[in-house]
Amino acid sequence: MKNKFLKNFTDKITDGIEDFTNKITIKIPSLPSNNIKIAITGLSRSGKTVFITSLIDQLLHQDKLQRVTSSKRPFKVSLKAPTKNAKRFDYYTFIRELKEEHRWPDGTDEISHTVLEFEIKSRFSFMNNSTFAIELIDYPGEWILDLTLLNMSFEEWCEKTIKWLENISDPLAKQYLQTINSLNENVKGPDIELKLHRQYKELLIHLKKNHYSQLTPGRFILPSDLANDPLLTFAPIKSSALGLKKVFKKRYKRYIKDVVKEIHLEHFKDFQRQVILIDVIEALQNGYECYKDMKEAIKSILDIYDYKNRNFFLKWFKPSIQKVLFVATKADQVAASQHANFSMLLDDMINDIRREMDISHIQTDTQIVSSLKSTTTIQKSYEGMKLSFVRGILEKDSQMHDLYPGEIPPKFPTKEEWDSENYGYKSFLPPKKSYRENEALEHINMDRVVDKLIGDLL
Ligand SMILES: Nc1nc2c(ncn2[C@@H]2O[C@H](COP(=O)(O)OP(=O)(O)OP(=O)(O)O)[C@@H](O)[C@H]2O)c(=O)[nH]1
Ligand SMILES: [Mg+2]
Repeated sequence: MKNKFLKNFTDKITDGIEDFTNKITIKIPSLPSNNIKIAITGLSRSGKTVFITSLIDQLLHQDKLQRVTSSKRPFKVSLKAPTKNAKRFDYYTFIRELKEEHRWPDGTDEISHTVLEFEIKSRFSFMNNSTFAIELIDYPGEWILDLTLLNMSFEEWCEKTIKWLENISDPLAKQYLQTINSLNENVKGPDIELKLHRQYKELLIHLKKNHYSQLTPGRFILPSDLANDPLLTFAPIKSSALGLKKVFKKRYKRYIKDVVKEIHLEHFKDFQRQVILIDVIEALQNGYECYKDMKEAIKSILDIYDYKNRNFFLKWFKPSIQKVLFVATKADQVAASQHANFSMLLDDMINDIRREMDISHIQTDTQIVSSLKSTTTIQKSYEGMKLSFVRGILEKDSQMHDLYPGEIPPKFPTKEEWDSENYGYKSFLPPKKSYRENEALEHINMDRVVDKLIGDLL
């Protein structure tokens, strides 16, 4: 009797769940099954724009994609306009800058999309060729962390930011903390609002120059069309500054609604795959604090997607990602003999993040790359030893140099080791190579990226 009652009860619940999910399935507009949206994410200057440009170039020309082309059916790729009213990713300008002007593209200050249409040769001539499209998005790195503010109230953001500043050993951070500690409930008015906003904004810009990563809101550093907009006049304060709290909170909430939700989030909907570009060398050469800060920022990028709570119901409402590829860029800054260690260093940085995602059934992978190989590795004798040098044009003086970049450690140093070691790597310019028609950019491992990212579709 009891069992029968229980069975009826569970049957009803199961029916209810099925009804509910059927309703949801009908309501959610699904993408055509042969379209894949890929978010190319990463912090500022991690190499997103050059990576997308190289990816497009490799797929269009295919002369340096042997790893893919030798194992897959022949395919053709064409560049299409983006689906929405989104700005088109300016591949033609970027590729001209890299191949003909031998310079890197400027930092990105707008969101842009691009669509690549694939046609794959059918197995038999009587069958139609199959087609699918991938959509890629390029995004100013400064804005990426704004998406994490979606989960934070003004009070939570203030608390998190102040805690973060307290752990930064920088005099300007200390100065800002002193300023906000001195505010009491009676302090208010447009002058102090603007003064605080400017002080915090300048602090963010200063910390960016000093290689810190957890900088929010992104529009304070890169306002784009919001420069001088009073909407941005807020800053993190202590809860005791009651006179300022009401007005700052109101602007923060509007920023979240009008900028983060309306503009930023709009572009991150419906992505099925994600690439996270990481400048591992930047993390290594700027010391323990910057490394920890970058790692926290990368973790936050992943919090945009609700991996942890990703369950049966939630996945319908939150952006859901099936595959994440962690990519360490600029591998050409170190000698080829160091690539195995470089790869281990990437693993060391993201292993715990990966583990968490694996548990949530998200497929993850890693890869080291150079989107545009700007150096060559050469062997030189030094005091009787054969050493691997990199040869390339230094950004600093635009001259060709042979440099010994040293050994890359397979693991990030401890805080103490970091204090005693000096890791210094140089920035190079694109090589002064003249390209044949239909010749793709020189790269390291972009073929592996194609295979890992979309190999299952080819
Ligand atoms: N040596 C080397 N440097 C690279 C490579 N890719 C990017 N860089 C360097 O990294 C810088 C930033 O690259 P971008 O692609 O503009 O970076 P981004 O992530 O788009 O930057 P934002 O748009 O500012 O967020 C370039 O100006 C180059 O100095 C590469 O493959 N090799
Ligand atoms: Mg860019």
